[in-house]
Parts: sequence; C-alpha cells; structure tokens
Amino acid sequence: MLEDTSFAIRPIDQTDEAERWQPIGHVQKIEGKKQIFAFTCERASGKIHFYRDDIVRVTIDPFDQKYVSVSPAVVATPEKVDVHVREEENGWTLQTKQLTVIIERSPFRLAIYDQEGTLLVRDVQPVCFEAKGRMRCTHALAPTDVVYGLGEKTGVLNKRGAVWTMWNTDVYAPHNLETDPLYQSHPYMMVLKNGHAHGIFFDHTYKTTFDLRHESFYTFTSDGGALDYYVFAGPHPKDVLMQYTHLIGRMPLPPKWALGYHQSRYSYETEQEVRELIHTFRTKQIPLDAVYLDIHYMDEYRVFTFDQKRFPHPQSLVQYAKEQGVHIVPIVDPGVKVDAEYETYRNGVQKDYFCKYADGTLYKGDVWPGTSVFPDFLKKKVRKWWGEQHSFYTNIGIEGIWNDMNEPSVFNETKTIDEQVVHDGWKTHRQVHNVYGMMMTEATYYGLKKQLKGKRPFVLTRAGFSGIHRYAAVWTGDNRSFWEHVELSLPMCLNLGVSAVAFCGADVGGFAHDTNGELLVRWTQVGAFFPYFRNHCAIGFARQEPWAFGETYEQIIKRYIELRYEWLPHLYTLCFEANQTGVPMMRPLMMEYPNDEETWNISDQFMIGEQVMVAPIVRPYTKHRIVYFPEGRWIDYWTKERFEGGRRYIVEAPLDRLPIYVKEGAMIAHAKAKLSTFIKDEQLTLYVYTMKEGTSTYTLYDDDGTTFAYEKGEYVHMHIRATFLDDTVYFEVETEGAYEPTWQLRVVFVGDVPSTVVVNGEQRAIEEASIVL
Ligand code: MIG
Repeated sequence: MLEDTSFAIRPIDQTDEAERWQPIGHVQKIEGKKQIFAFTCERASGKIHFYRDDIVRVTIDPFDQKYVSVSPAVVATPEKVDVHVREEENGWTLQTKQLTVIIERSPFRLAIYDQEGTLLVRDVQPVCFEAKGRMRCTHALAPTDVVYGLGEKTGVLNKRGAVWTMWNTDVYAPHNLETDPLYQSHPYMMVLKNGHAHGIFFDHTYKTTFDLRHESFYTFTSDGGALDYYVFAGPHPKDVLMQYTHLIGRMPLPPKWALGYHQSRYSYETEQEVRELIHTFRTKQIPLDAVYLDIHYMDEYRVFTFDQKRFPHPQSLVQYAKEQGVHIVPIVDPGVKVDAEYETYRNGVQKDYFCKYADGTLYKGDVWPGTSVFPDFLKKKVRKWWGEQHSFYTNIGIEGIWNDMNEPSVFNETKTIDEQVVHDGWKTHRQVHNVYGMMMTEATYYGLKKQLKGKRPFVLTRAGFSGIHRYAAVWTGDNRSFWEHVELSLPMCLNLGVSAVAFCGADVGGFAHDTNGELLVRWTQVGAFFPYFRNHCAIGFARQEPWAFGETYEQIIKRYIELRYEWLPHLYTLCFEANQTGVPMMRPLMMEYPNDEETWNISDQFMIGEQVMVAPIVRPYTKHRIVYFPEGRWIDYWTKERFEGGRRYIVEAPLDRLPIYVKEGAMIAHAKAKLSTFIKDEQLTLYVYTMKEGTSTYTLYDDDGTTFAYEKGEYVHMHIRATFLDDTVYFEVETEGAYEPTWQLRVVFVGDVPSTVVVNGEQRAIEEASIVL
C-alpha cells in the first residue's frame, strides 16, 4: 500500500516569510504498549493510541512544548483494543479489526486505512511545526471526495473549495460566503469517498484552519498546541456519527416543550407586552410553547436582575405563562456590569472569579451593560458559582435559559477578550477562546439541572465547541430576512447535524431586516421541520409574529405551526435516536443514500429521519421547484401522488404547500395539533404508507417528556413491523419499557387500504381505513 506514488511526499511550502515550518523528521524510536504506540522523531514525539477498533488518536508534540490541552470535547476513555503489530523495513503496521495504521519511518508519515482498504488519512507533507508553537499537517484528499461537517459554516453542503477558520466570532454583518468564522468551532470533518464515510476530529482549542481549496489534499493548521486528532473508521455516515459521539458524548433528551413553537423578539419589553403576546396566541388558537425575554428584561443589562419598571412581577408572569402552556426563557450573557453596588459583580470580585491579565488586573470590556468583567468559566468553581446564580430564575419557575454573546463577544476591535488575558491559572485567552462559550453553557446546564430537581433544563446557546450538544440547542445567530438566508440555513444546520449538533435551528423570519408575509410563510414552513423552531426578530425591524402580515399569511403560518405539533411524536422519536446514536433528526440526503452520488451535493433538500424528505421553497414568487428523489417510491404528503425514485421531477408548491415526501412502506406517528406540549395526547395516529409487497419497521418512542426518568427505563418503545403481502398487512407489535403512555395508537392507511389486517397473528376488522394497535 505504501508504494502508491500519487501520494508522494510534497515539499514544504514556506508560504509566509515570517513562517519557518520545521518538519518533525525521521522516526528514531518506537515503542508499543498494547494499544498505545509511542514514537520519537528528530524534533517531536508522538503517540498512536487506539480508543476502539474504529477510533484511533494521533498526537504529535514538538520537544520543547509544555502544552496542556483545555479541550472539554472528549468524554470517552479508551476501551481495550487488540492491535496486531508488524515491523517492516521502513516502518510499522498496526492493525485492529477496523483500522490499519501504517507508520513510515523516514521521514515520519502516516497512512490510515479502513478494513476494506479505503485510504482515510495520509500525510502528503511532513507534519510541521513553527517557532510560535503552530502545528500543521497535510492529508491526501481525492478530487471526488466530499467534505461535510465543520459545524456552523456558511456556503453549501460540501465544504471543499475554501479555507475555513475556527475562532468563535459574533458577526452581525450579513452572513455570506465570505463570512467566516461564525459563532461556533467544530474542528471536525466527515469525508465521503466513493460512498464510504470516515471522520476526523482535530481536538484543538486554538484558532485552527482547514484549507480545503486544493484538488488532492487539505491542510490543517493550528495556532498552538500539539497536533491531536482522532480518526473514525465509518464506513457508513451514521457509523461516523456514532463513533464521533461515542467520543464526545450525545445529547440528553430535551424537554418536549423545547420542541414546540417558540416566539422571540429583541425585545418584548414589558410584562404587559409578554402577557398580551401570549393572550393573542391563545385567542388566535396558535400553538406556542415558549416566549423569550431578550436583554430589556434586565435592570440596565445586569444579569440575574429584572427591571423593576418593565417587569415588576416576574413570578406572576411566569405563572401566567405556564397556565397558558408557555415557558418563559430569559437571555443570560456572560458580561457582568462593573458596578460596586451590584451583587453579582461584588460577589465575583470578592471570590476572584473574573478573568484577569497575568499581572493580576481585571480584564474589562464593553458589552450591553457598559464596562463589564467576564467570569473565568474555565475554572470549575466559577462554573459552579455561575450555575448557582440561576436559582434567581428557577425560583420563580423558569426552566430554560438562552446564552448569547458567549463567543465571548466584546464591543472592541478584536471583538473579543484580549488574547493575553489568562484563564484558570496560566492558560491564555488565545488558547481557550473557542471553548469559553461552551464552558459557560455547561455551567448553565448543570446549574439548572440541579435546581430543577429532576426536570430537564432547556438551554439555547450561540457559541459552542465540539460537544456543545451535551448541554444546549444551538441557533445560527444573526441571520437576516433575506431569501438567501432561508436557503443558507439548510446546509448550515445540516452540517451542524453532521457535526453532532442534532438540536439546531435558525431564526425563523430572519433576525435583522424587515421580513414580509411570503418570506415568513416559507420560512415557517421549513422551520417547522428544523429540530429547533423559533421565530426571532431584531430591534427596530418589522414585527414578525404569525399574524403580522394579515389573514391569508396568518392562516398558512398557523397551519404549519400546527403541523409541527402533529409531527411531534415522530420528531421526538428521532430525538431519542439522536440521544442513542448521535444521528441527527434533520440530515443530508447522503446520510441515507451514501452510495447515490446524486445526493452528495444536495444542499436544498433534507431528510427527517430515514423516510421523510423535505424540499422547501427558498425563493420569492416561486410555486414550483425541482426535487431529486433517491431510489424507491415516494408519496407526496399532501396529494398522495407517487414518484418513482432515481430521478428528478418538477413539483408544484403553491404558497400554502411545503413539499414533503414519504417513502413507500414508511410508518410515521402523528398527534392531533394542540396549543402546547403541556397538553397530553390521548390518541396518536400511525400513518402507514402502504406498498404492494415488502417489510418495514418503525420504533415509536415516548416518555413523560419532562423528567430524566427515561434514563431509568421509564419510557415506552413500540416496535412495529409491517409486512405487506397479497393485499394483507401483518403487523407485529412489541412494547417495551416501564412508561404507561397517555395515548392509544390508531393505524391509518395511506394509499391502498389492505383487505385484511393481522396484528400479532390475530385478524382485525378495519373501520374507516383504520384500526387500533
Ligand atoms: O448584540 O440580545 O444573536 O439573537 O436578540 C446583539 C440581543 C445581542 C445577539 C443575538 C440576538 C439577540 C441580541 N444579541
């Protein structure tokens, strides 16, 4: 395998005069201990460490570095792996059941293959470092390879053709192809090579770049630290997600209310306004589960306060909202106002909890409250303290918190904390910047979790790093009311999903700029199928509540918010899948059809689970579009028209229609629309999209929707297998778990109603095309 000349080593390009890249040189020594292989080169030492048969970690450290990683990403510890070792003339071959790692000695370079011999990683340039502590590696990438992931990036689904930087940044200017970086850092890619997927995660908190402009290789550069990456063997895209989330953890189940419709504005400025808002939703019978309090609720933007004039009775407001089935979610920013009469500031100063320069002076930066200080979230006791402050909210019944500005964003030239500020001892902000927001959100999550005594907290965050999904949902920040931003939200959220952030969404209607009726309709339609569904609008722009543009638009918007609630049992089932496997509910087509090349670059259609495809309208005055259907037969959700897969069709989509397609044979659980998830379902409907012949399966998941009892078996899993044969459907139904559902499940057939239905061997009468399981 080593002979392949197409991967001949490339010269080191000294692109910048100031840079003097040093190759790490030849291997001088290698020592293996079970599953850890340590090697020494001329200018660096390194390790190949197998975490599992399908996960390997590579670390390379220049000799003089005293580097300690601060990355909070990885939560798994290595499992026992049997590694078969062979020493050869110019190197070593290390082999597990799923991975083969070849170490070439002179000069050092790696090649990593999966068990089928697909090349996953190969150094095509020596690993280099530079005096400033920067590291760089260059790996082969075939011209036809497709790259996904990288978290929250603009552009299309395939990330090739650009340089992407990881440095959490607040960007209000309109997001476009040149806008990089944004709020989150996910130094992780999923590569699809001829239908085989593998993953690579560079666990670097420093500023990093992925140069994906080249035809046959990519370069990863880190501004500091040792080279530290993990390779995931795949070969299926879902395997990669399982492997990646094995390493960095999976998302807990959100409370059901977090999946409902959320309404926000910067800001609903008074208690009265919030009450009226909720009241209007209820009079108009529009479903609603949460209302957000943006920065105006605070007393001059001091976190953990309410403005006495605007919000004199927060507790009764929260109470009123709950009676209406609505949660109140206040915003919490990291900046703490410098004000000697303000408790949080005084307390934090006394405890020495705010970020400082090396010489001991407090770092101060301007944010909404004016001059502010910033908690050092890298310290465990600061996180604990910060979490505890949230009893201010939880004591009055609040169960959800919105973290903003946690890149952290500062109103200065660099837009953030000075890189020279030190955290948790002597780690510079330059090193910890990308994880600051995640540590804040972790603090928030655990604080709430403790105070809510068994109830699931909901946290929304703008900044994040790999692993953020363990604590929060993510929204894509300050988009605008542009059609282009509806379109952009698809690949952005799809790649967040590929990067393990299953629970994400974009501001529906657009944040800045004035929206209009048509745009709000189209955005609400597609937003209803995003994992996180919130309408949010900036100060000074046209109101965009569902009724803002008159009756015609309002009715369609209402219909789609209701549709969200009808689909909730299915979406919740998919949330559970994400919780178990890391596979996101909203996924690119390639995740279901990796062998179908046509799917690889589709940015404007997506899958909800395995069997539902959404093809939204993202252009004005547009009532049709082209839809690609992968193999199999598909049924139009609205018209029941059937489509033969493996080709494209032009489909009609009048303003009130979001094109949705369900695969033949699919089973999908729906509920009746309701005003809030506070209302329990008495009946669910399992829509069975009949086919002539074949078998399909569905596992419906449910639990109490609010507590962690599901972790102890208090859930219901209904495994349903349907076999279609000779005009008969045979159902095999098995129920598992200790939770007693509030609903009964009725089957409704879509398409040809079978003449006979057999449930667990017993023939059942069909009434009005339906039966109860
Ligand atoms: O500097 O809190 O992205 O959602 O409404 C702006 C006010 C601060 C930015 C967030 C946006 C929020 C706004 N915030």
